[in-house]
Amino acid sequence: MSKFGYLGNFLVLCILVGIVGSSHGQLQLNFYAKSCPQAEKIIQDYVQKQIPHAPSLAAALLRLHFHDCFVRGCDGSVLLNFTLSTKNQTEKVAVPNQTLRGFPFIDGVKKAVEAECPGVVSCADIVALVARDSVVVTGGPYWKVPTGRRDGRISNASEALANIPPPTSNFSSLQTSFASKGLDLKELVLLSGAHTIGVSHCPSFSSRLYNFTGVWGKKDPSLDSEYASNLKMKKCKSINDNTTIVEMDPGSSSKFDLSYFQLVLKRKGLFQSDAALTTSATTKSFINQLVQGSLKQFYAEFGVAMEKMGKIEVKTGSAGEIRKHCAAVNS
Ligand code: HEM
Ligand SMILES: *[C@@H]1O[C@H](CO)[C@@H](O)[C@H](O)[C@H]1NC(C)=O
Ligand SMILES: *[C@@H]1O[C@H](CO)[C@@H](O)[C@H](O)[C@H]1NC(C)=O
Ligand SMILES: *[C@@H]1O[C@H](CO)[C@@H](O)[C@H](O)[C@H]1NC(C)=O
Ligand SMILES: *[C@@H]1O[C@H](CO)[C@@H](O)[C@H](O)[C@H]1NC(C)=O
Ligand SMILES: *[C@@H]1O[C@H](CO)[C@@H](O)[C@H](O)[C@H]1NC(C)=O
Ligand SMILES: *[C@@H]1O[C@H](CO)[C@@H](O)[C@H](O)[C@H]1NC(C)=O
Ligand SMILES: CC(=O)N[C@H]1CO[C@H](CO)[C@@H](O)[C@@H]1O
Repeated sequence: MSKFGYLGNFLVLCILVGIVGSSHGQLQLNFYAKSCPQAEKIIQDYVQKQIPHAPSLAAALLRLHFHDCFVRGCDGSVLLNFTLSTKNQTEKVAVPNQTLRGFPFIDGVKKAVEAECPGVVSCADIVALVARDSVVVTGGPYWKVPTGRRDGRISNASEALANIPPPTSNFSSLQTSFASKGLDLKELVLLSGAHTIGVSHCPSFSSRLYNFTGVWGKKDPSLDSEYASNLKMKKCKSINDNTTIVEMDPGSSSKFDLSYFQLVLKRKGLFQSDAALTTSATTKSFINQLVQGSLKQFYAEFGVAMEKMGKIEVKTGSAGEIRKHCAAVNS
């Protein structure tokens, strides 16, 4: 080996590490350490103070982060309001977003952060940190949230429709959707595990009870029939019910546990997309492994998958902007 062998290898390694690093847009832990040292603490304090009064918001805030990341990357675009001047239909008004919650909460956090350091902390980072902190406050998993995301200036309803997988998705649509965001099948399963907390509205699954494949009176055969009958009798009493709220993980919808996966294996996943995870041998075996493993193991793996989701197509450096108000682009 030449004299320069080790140095050469070292340089190649540095370059490789550099490339891998930059493909994730150089988010870094505690990005605001110098520019706003109190930022993460202010956000965490806000969450710790407010979420215990409204614990169901934790699920909503976790979902908000998912929807943000799947449309134009984690850039806060999900927060933008419809504006008359642009006449654009923003992501918020798209069908998958009509059930999103937690916008006033994000505005409250932003206000608290702006009071300390105006114009420094992005709404995209606030969404990412709030999702993590809310889940932790309610007893769920912790994950690292590197920061430095910048806010986007575009929010487009038809893009939300195209990028957020509908609850009627089959396995191959889910696989394609997640793969297009750089997420593999293991991550699809782990992240779907978020459905261990939170609620749904009937229209997200009532075709499975009333009108499967467009045939009136037909039930989805992949849904446990007793569970389906119960949902019809006690929850979604008509196919037009668009207000009743249903736990996705009944009886345990505020606990971040493994019971969502246990239900899915018992054909009691609420959405077709949940059931679809058992139609592939690969994802089914991941679910079996999770159910047989420990909660600690699930938390650890979920956390790694969340950290990866939080890096999807992020804008960093001088891209985008730091919004003054999370619901509007800077003028
Ligand atoms: C795999 C594809 C996914 C589909 C098709 C899907 C679909 C849905 C639907 C239809 C709802 C209920 C909306 C309603 O009717 O109110 C929901 C709720 C929820 N989703 Fe997903 N989701 C997926 C993945 C994810 C991921 C990756 C996360 C987070 C990591 C997530 C977190 C949540 C949470 C926490 C709720 C409850 C929200 C609340 O209580 O307000 N979902 N999802
Ligand atoms: C609205 O649409 C225009 C034209 O596509 C785009 O340039 C602009 O950034 C959009 N604004 C928002 C807030 O999405
Ligand atoms: C929104 O996105 C769709 C699909 O990419 C595109 O055709 C449309 O022009 C966009 N609308 C605006 C207002 O930018
Ligand atoms: C899955 O859903 C997509 C989109 O609706 C459809 O095009 C495809 O044929 C379906 N695949 C299977 C195997 O049913
Ligand atoms: C049942 O599904 C079909 C096809 O999607 C739809 O055209 C029809 O309106 C649905 N029926 C009801 C009562 O919602
Ligand atoms: C919900 O249902 C009510 C009554 O059927 C209807 O007036 C309303 O427009 C529906 N809302 C949505 C968002 O579909
Ligand atoms: C965005 O819309 C919400 C609800 O319609 C409203 O309360 C809020 O003031 C709006 N924010 C901005 C910055 O326009
Ligand atoms: C949170 C949010 O913006 N929800 C909107 C979803 O879309 C409906 C219908 O377009 C709006 O009325 C909601 O305000």
